[in-house]
Amino acid sequence: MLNRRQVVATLLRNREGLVVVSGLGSSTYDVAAAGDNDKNFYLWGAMGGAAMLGLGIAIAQPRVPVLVVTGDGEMLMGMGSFSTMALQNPPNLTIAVLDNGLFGETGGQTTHTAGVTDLAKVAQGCGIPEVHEIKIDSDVAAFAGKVHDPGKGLTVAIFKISQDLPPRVMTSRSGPVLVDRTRRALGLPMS
Ligand SMILES: Cc1ncc(C[n+]2csc(CCOP(=O)(O)OP(=O)(O)O)c2C)c(N)n1
Ligand SMILES: [Mg+2]
Repeated sequence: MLNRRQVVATLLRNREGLVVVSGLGSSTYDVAAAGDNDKNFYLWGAMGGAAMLGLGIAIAQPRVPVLVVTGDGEMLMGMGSFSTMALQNPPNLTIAVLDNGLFGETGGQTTHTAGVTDLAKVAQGCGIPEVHEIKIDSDVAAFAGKVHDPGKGLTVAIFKISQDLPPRVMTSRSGPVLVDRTRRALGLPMS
């Protein structure tokens, strides 16, 4: 089983242009723990919306690589997103799902990925052109280089992580602050 903090730190290593959208709760702490950045857009709510937010940014900014880092529970709530992303097929978008089989943030209730649902197969069935299920560190490192290339093609990666929940790392929780700093970092006018 992979360590969630190591997975995210590896994905974000040597980042330059990468915009990162993080799902509510634990994946936001993981992205913050790898280092705060004006191009981090943390979602503190809107459960199920992370992939769609990433899709919108990827379509609006086609030369910018966009990475969504989210949890299995969050992704299950927005499962129809796979179909919409496949239809739009932006080459600069990567979805990384940290799959611990739990709603970790809310006390560790079991999710459907622990029992019956295979998110990699769901993504494939929805038409996502490139889908990976990643279970070992060397595959994380091999995958990490791809997320920075905006021409590499729409990709979904399901990372099988341990059920450990590391200490929370807090960031700004102000929507306007987070939106404005990301827009500024992309050279866009303030909202
Ligand atoms: C619509 C909605 N339902 C429920 C919640 C409560 N909630 C917040 S985080 C979370 C669990 C997230 O689980 P997962 O995405 O798997 O992340 P993990 O903590 O396991 O990494 C839940 C149920 C919410 N914020 N919004
Ligand atoms: Mg989870």
